[in-house]
Formats: sequence, C-alpha cells, structure tokens
Amino acid sequence: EVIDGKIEYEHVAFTYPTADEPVLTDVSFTVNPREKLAIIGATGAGKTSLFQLIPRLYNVTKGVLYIDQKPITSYTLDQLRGSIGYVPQSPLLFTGSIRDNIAWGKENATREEIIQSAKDAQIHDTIMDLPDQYDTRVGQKGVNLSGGQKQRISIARALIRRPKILMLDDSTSALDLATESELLRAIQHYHCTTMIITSKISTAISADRILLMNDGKVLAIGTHEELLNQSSLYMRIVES
Ligand code: DGT
Ligand code: MG
Repeated sequence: EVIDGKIEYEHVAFTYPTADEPVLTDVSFTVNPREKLAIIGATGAGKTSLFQLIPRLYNVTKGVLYIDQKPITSYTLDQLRGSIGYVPQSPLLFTGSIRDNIAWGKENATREEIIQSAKDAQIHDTIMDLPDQYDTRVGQKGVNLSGGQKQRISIARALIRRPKILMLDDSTSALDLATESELLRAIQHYHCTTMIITSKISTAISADRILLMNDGKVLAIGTHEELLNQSSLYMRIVES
C-alpha cells in the first residue's frame, strides 16, 4: 500500500512499445510526500508519457521508478491504482448517471461523499442545474457535457477515493482562473502528493515547485525564482 506518496524517478527512460525512438530519456527527479509539483513544457515534450508510468499504464523501459522508496513493480496494480487519483488529459465517462460516474471505483460511496467530491471539483453547481441533477445520464442519449465539465467529473471521481497521489493532466485548462484557484484550494485539504500538468504559468507558480520538460528530458526543476535564474527557456515562457 502507498502510505506517504513519495515519488522518485531515477534515470528513467521510456519508449512506447510500438515506437522506435524513446519519448523520455534519463529522467531523474523526486516529488516529496504531499508536495505539489507542476509540470510544464511544449506540446509533445513527454508530459503525459511521464504521468502514465505512475499508475503503470506503461512500464519504465530503463531506470527505476520508486514510490515510497520501493520500486513501483513491487506493488500490485490494485495497490497502486487504489492509491492514485489519475485524471487523464481526455477523460472518459461511461453511459450512466453522473452519480455512478463519480462513484466509479468506490461503489460504496455515500451520497455525502459524492456531493463533497463534486463540490471540491467545482462541478456540484453545474450538476444541480441539470434536469435530473446527480441522476442525469451522460454518454449515449444522455446530456452533452463540455470537455471542462467532463474533466471536473473525472476530478471528482479521483478525489472520492482519497488518493495519496493525485495526478491532473491539464485538467484545469477549461476553468476560469477564479474557479481553478477554488479547486486547487479544495485539493489542499486532501493532503496528497499532487502532480499537475498545466499550460498556465499562473497555475505552475502556485505549486511548490515547477518541473520544465523539453524533448523528453527534465530541463529544470525548482521554485519559480530558482527557475528564473536557471533557465532561459523558463524566462521566455514567463515573459510570453
Ligand atoms: P501535450 O499533451 O500535447 O502538451 O504533449 P505531452 O507533453 O503530453 O506529450 P506526450 O507525452 O503525449 O507525447 C510525447 C511524444 O510521445 C510525442 O512525440 C508523441 C508520442 N506519443 C504519445 N503517446 C503515444 C502513444 O500512445 N504511442 C506512441 N507510439 N507514441 C506516443
Ligand atoms: Mg499531454
């Protein structure tokens, strides 16, 4: 079982099973328990690929990935995925009610837990405005939800399991700044290690540290001030 949520990439390289060229080469960094780390970098830099190794959607090709000082392969997939709230870049909802979509993976969730996680994900008010509220059906023949609404339902689904590690892949891209900061504030109360991929520099600055990826490598990692001193690319991103 994952207890602390410490994550360590040690000389990690990764090549997709169907590809010839690696998408990650020699990635090393540590995320401390309950730390919030933002990941930034150009499209195609390898941010999503980096994420997918933690719930073991793919295995590391070279190097070692540790969770709580133990190689990730020493956990069962159930142990790992039970401890990780992973919100993919394009989340999938299944045909069914919003309630069932949020409670997915925690079938014994109470009504209160469902509502609390929806409130924390900043989607409760939207749900209450739908014709059947939490019983509204989504998917085929159901209501159409926007990409940002699906993302927030997917965040609620992750939060309801009280994850030790929360991973948000560009999950707040569709939110206005005020709603986003409400969401990030709510997530603080979960006391989990948080990795958040973002294209918004303001979101990155609100994290404890920022990791800048470029072309499958870690170009720099540190606080906003540290990166300003370390990386001319970071300075250009901030100024743009
Ligand atoms: P984004 O989401 O557009 O900001 O880009 P990233 O940084 O998330 O990039 P990522 O990790 O999706 O892609 C990095 C490289 O890996 C890129 O050249 C595309 C390639 N790639 C991504 N997914 C797959 C996959 O499933 N199979 C193969 N063969 N290549 C993939
Ligand atoms: Mg991506």
